[in-house]
Amino acid sequence: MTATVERIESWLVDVPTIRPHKLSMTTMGCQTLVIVRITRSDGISGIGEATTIGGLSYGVESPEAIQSAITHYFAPLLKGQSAENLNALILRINSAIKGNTFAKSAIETALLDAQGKALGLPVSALLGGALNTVMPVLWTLASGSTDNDIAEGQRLLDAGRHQAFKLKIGARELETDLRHTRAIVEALGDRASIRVDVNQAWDATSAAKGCRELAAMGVDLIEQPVSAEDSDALVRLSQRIDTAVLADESVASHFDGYRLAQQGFSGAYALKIAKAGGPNSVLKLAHVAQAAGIGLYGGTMLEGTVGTVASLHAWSTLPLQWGTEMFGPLLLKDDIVSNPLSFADGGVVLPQTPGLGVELDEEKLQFYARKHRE
Ligand code: MUC
Ligand code: MG
Repeated sequence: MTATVERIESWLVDVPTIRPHKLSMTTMGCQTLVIVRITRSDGISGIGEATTIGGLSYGVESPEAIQSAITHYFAPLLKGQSAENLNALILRINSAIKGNTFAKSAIETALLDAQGKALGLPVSALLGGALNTVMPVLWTLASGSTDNDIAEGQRLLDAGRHQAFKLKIGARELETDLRHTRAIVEALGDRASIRVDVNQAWDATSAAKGCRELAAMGVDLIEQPVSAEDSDALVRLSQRIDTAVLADESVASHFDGYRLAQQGFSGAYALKIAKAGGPNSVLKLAHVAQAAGIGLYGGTMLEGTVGTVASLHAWSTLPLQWGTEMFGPLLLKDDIVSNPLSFADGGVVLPQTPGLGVELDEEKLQFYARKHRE
């Protein structure tokens, strides 16, 4: 008899960060994970995560809205349906619910986790099979201070934990950001790959100047220098700058990826399960990129371990030219799973056990879960 979806629970889980994390549009001191658990009629359950950055400062779904959408729209649509046919469920969800890709990602992840457990297979196998079981992971230097970033980078290089760093710039004057980046390239650049993420902060003119100088100082990758609305400027930069350009906010789904490729973008796409609607859905974007000769990068919304491992299962099935940034769990002071991921030698290890390969620690979940709702 086919297993059906019986129960869908969700929690808003607030976990402090190890230090303030400064991006061009917000500074994070805490991350809110939306954790979802789907229980099937055969007793098997699966977990998923929907996590965004800084409330509504990064994406159009807030954690509170994600939870509300799951309770009021996704749950009634899924309850009583066969839990075993992911394609049929995704079609059902996408026919009834526009957008809401963060919530979709958590649901898709939980269904995959449960199905993997039911079949005795890791999620990567459900997605076609892993090409890699260890993936490179960079670290983001974003303390807000050049000296502290250099000290942090040196400590992590000495410990062998990372071999690539991404700098968050764009909040300050262009010249200040360029001085900051140059100092870090000079201090760490011969031991590590240095990349920057501008998070849309520059207009087209500043971006042309900024990108030229970043390329000249030896930065390896320039992420989202201009607004997601200005795809013309992004395409021009990708064609004119010697350093590769990474599209992040400009590309969420395979539809965006197709349009940007058609416009002539060359460079790489930051894949994120939350932007695309889940570990299965994000692969459509990856395949469009591959067909267009655009490179692949495993991106994060600074998820905790559940969202991070869900992403890793998807990334493991792809040749990633630019590695990953799946360091989210390391930015948080604590973990809500009982078997955290293993990070070492600049990489992270993909679990091989059925489903996602991680389990919730119920006590930690209850400790960090928000107790009341407005
Ligand atoms: C982003 O825009 O890429 C990823 C790493 C990080 O520090 O911030 C995120 C979001
Ligand atoms: Mg980015």
